[in-house]
Amino acid sequence: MSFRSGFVCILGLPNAGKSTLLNALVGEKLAIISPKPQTTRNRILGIIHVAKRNRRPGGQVILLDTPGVHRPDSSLGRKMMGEVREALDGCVLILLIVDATRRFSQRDEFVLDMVKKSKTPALLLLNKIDLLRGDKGKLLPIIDEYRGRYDFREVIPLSARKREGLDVLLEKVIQALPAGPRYFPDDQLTDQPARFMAAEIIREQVLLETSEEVPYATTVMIEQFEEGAKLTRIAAAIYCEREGQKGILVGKRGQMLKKIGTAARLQIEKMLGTRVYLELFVKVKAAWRESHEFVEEVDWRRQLERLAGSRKLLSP
Ligand SMILES: Nc1nc2c(ncn2[C@@H]2O[C@H](COP(=O)(O)OP(=O)(O)OP(=O)(O)O)[C@@H](O)[C@H]2O)c(=O)[nH]1
Ligand SMILES: [Mg+2]
Repeated sequence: MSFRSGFVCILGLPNAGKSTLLNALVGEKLAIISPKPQTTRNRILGIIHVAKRNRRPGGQVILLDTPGVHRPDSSLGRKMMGEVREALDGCVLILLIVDATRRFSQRDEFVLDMVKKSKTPALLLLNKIDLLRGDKGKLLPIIDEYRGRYDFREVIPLSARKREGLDVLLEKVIQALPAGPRYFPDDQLTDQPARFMAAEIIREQVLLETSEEVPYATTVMIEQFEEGAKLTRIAAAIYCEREGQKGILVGKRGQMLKKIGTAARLQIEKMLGTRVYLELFVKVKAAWRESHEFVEEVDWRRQLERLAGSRKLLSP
């Protein structure tokens, strides 16, 4: 009975509950969540360390949460879909997650086509069953729609938010994984540095506090991140596209920015285990979502490369 491991891609429409599922399975808040579609913009990696038990082998499930599948109409959208494709290309199993309270639509057909083309085994997850109030019969038409179109290895009803059905899911995922190496050390849960999780936590507050175009036109970049034993100093820029959006983000007498800052700071303190001094600025960068260069600049992996580069310049 050998160790099992592999990359597993969580795929689905915006708002299906992909990030909620990632967090629930890993047991840690790695991805931000909001009721607004297109919350996630990067692939987010989360590691489940599975202990050996009775007849079950030990293993490592490397989950990839992805942005919701949509038709992109900007550089940002194309980048998001690029992240989805990259995650799909490198995985050994797909978890196709759908909102079980919604009817099958053309958009679902589009996602299903991606699964078919990838030629990768897939499990179908029917999420949000807590909203069906015990009426599981409502799942049958959806199961029929999908079963008629694709041969899923398993169909699993669950509630990511209420953590129902997750044990069954995990068993099925492990069963589907091949024998493989331990890709990550036993105590690692993600590859994302705290610096960028902090940026996401700030963006989550923007998503929760603002509406219409503002959350979509917003991105966050950390400009200073100095971790001390007791206090971490963080300065972050919130970028938006227009002066009017900046006005909303700052709010009357700075009230909105203060609200966003306080809520984000509390969460970052929890994550880091230190006190946090958080400074926020709002900057306008017209049509940044259309700029391929800027969209790349925001990507934390590019930022990490730049930081490593500037450190090299500084050291003798
Ligand atoms: N009732 C209920 N709500 C859920 C469940 N799972 C997720 N949600 C809610 O659905 C909304 C979207 O959840 P996310 O996890 O952000 O969805 P996502 O698929 O990652 O969305 P994008 O990142 O935008 O593609 C949030 O309001 C969640 O609280 C569930 O099992 N039951
Ligand atoms: Mg998400």
